[in-house]
Amino acid sequence: NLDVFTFGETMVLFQPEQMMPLEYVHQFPKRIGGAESNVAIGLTKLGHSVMWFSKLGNDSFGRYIHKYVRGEGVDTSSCLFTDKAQTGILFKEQLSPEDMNVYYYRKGSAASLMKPEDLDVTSIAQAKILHISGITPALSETCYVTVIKAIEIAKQNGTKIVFDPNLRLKLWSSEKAKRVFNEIAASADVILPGLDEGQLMTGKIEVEEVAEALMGDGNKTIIIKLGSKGAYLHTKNEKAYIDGFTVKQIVDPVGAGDGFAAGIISGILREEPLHKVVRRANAIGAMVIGVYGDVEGLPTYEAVERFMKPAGNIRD
Ligand code: KDG
Repeated sequence: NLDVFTFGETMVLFQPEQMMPLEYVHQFPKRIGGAESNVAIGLTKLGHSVMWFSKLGNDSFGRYIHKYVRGEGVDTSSCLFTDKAQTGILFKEQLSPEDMNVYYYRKGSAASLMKPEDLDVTSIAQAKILHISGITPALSETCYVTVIKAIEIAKQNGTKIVFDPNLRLKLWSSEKAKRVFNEIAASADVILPGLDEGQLMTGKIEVEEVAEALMGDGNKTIIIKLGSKGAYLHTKNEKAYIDGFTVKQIVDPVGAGDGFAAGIISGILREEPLHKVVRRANAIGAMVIGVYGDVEGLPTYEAVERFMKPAGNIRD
């Protein structure tokens, strides 16, 4: 009884809680960072059953990530450890609340060795939803074919595909990303791009034109993320802008999109009306950026419901 299957690279994350260039930082609290495990943890907190697959280095950081993700209640039983490469590392450097740089030490990492034979075919076939992030195909050629294989398995077994492009230009060129994103999008049931990613994929500029182009002649759900402005929802029958939530103080802008994706997938699993689903996803995105780290701000279902009420801070 698996709700969601997702897979990708999670790195050990060193994130100072100070705003200054890394060369002056002396202390680096250790966390984890990885778009797909962020989504997996977000979904688990919202009450769903999730399997996250990755290949981890057989090293301290690999074990730390594995314990952390499993500790949040995610099924990690298909994860593999390898001696052939190390676990990837990520540093975040914050210069102002909204100005965040990321530095990767992940080339040739354990996760980049993922290959199609590593996939847990039965779990993908049984899951209701396969979450695909556009980071994974950027990691290596074998990761790219692994993504394509996972999509094939999902298609053959009626597993819905939710695609979040997650463009990372430090990993590949925009031309290559565009080609691969459109290839994945063609098979996806739900696409969750930021406006910039949608523009790259379609060559259109305006929000509504981008959504229309992503829809093609298919019957998809397109939800374009518009940052603090919220999101634009586009289906065959429904077209609507859905407002975002104001955040009192941005602490760490990274991870909002993953929280948003978790909110969308959760709402789809609950079979709720889409405008309500997008509103909750907006709220989760806002909650995530009020807290340091990628996953620490991800709420439970009750917490996000409380946050969305006008007197959200008062408990009864
Ligand atoms: O969405 C947040 C991710 O960007 C972060 O956790 C690191 O997965 C990561 C990546 O590859 O950038």
